[in-house]
Amino acid sequence: MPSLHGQPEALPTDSRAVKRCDQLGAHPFSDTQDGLFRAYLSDAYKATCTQVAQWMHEAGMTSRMDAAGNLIGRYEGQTPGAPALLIGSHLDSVRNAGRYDGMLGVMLGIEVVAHFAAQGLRLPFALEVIGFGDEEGSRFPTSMLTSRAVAGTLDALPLDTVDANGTTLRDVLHSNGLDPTRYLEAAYKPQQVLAYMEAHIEQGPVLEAANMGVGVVTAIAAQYRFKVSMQGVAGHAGTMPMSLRKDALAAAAQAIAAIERIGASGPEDLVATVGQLFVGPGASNVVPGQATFSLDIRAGTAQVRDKAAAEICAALHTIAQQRGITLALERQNDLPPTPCDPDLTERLATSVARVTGHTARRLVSGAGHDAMVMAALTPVCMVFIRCKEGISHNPAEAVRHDDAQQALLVMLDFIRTLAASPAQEPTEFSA
Ligand code: HGY
Ligand code: MN
Ligand code: MN
Repeated sequence: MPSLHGQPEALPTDSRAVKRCDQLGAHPFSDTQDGLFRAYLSDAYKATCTQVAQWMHEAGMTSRMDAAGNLIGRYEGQTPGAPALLIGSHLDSVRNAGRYDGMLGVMLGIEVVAHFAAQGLRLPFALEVIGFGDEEGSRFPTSMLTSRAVAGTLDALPLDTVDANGTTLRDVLHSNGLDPTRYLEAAYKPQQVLAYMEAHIEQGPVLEAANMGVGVVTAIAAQYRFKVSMQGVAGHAGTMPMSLRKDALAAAAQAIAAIERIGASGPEDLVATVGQLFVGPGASNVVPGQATFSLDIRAGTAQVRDKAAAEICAALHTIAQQRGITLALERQNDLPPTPCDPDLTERLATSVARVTGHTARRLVSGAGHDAMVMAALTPVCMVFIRCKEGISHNPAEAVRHDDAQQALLVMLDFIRTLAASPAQEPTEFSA
């Protein structure tokens, strides 16, 4: 049997993980005929799970769909039922997405298992590859629903929340054969898991600027997501004098400019974004009576994020008051900043240095990841993969095959090292 201490053999130049992401980037793995949109529990999501489960089996894993609709593959360790190192990321996508955000991490997890299985190597722990169903929040307005279910941090399910077609989460679960009353059973017990590792494209320009194919994440930025509703009075565009209008869209425009100004006035890690805007009634000859928009605020620390959020809320209230508009702010998401586990991060950095021959570039992730939710369950670490020009959430997202192969080597090296010198007491490895 090959030794845990041996170096993994050289990998092919082409990355099967990247090729598989490309294959999954179009219909029937996309809900749209053009480009990629894969929504939680949609037809495309189901087709994707069927295909990915097949690849999991071919790699030597068993697979199951958990109570929350996540796809989970398992490769047993030396002792059946041993705690698992979880390797995960998400299967869902934003609208008009790139092909690698989320999916590449899942595909690389499968490659890791395929590699060990091909060597006939069983580790002192199990490996589980998790494809999370809802990370983006692109079907329902709550993101990271399914990793929260696995981490055991979801107290209640927003079953009445609706998607763009007005279908409730309850109905979507039922039509997928998932029982809403059992959803929280997706939770793992801490003793079932050893750690969580996620590989993900950087979605930013830092690694490219540093001329590094891979890097190590030290922490993930804090996030808020709000739904902002501004209610004015709809009226006739020809007869309503400007001075008497309560134009909800004009108020929203002023609010969006204030959000941009406040976002730009803080430290560099502070960002504030309005990515969605709905206007009602939405006719060229009607003064808009309703404007609803999303608000996403992030920063490296909760302090910076919260200060900006308070300033933005105050500005929105002032604008609404001055214009006689009714304002409603609903906080839909509150993700605290998440440090990655220092010991695992150090190990990952050592693996990066061993594989690349260079000191690992460490960076904070401005993008959210399932890892930030999984940190409530188990120690987490993340490896980042360079992406072209830092472009993501965009069909132009691109990743190099050799970078993905380098990430795979890093993951293999990290796991071999972990197996040879566990992060926790060796007794933790027994079932
Ligand atoms: O929004 C995010 O940061 C992530 O891509 N879900
Ligand atoms: Mn994303
Ligand atoms: Mn992602």
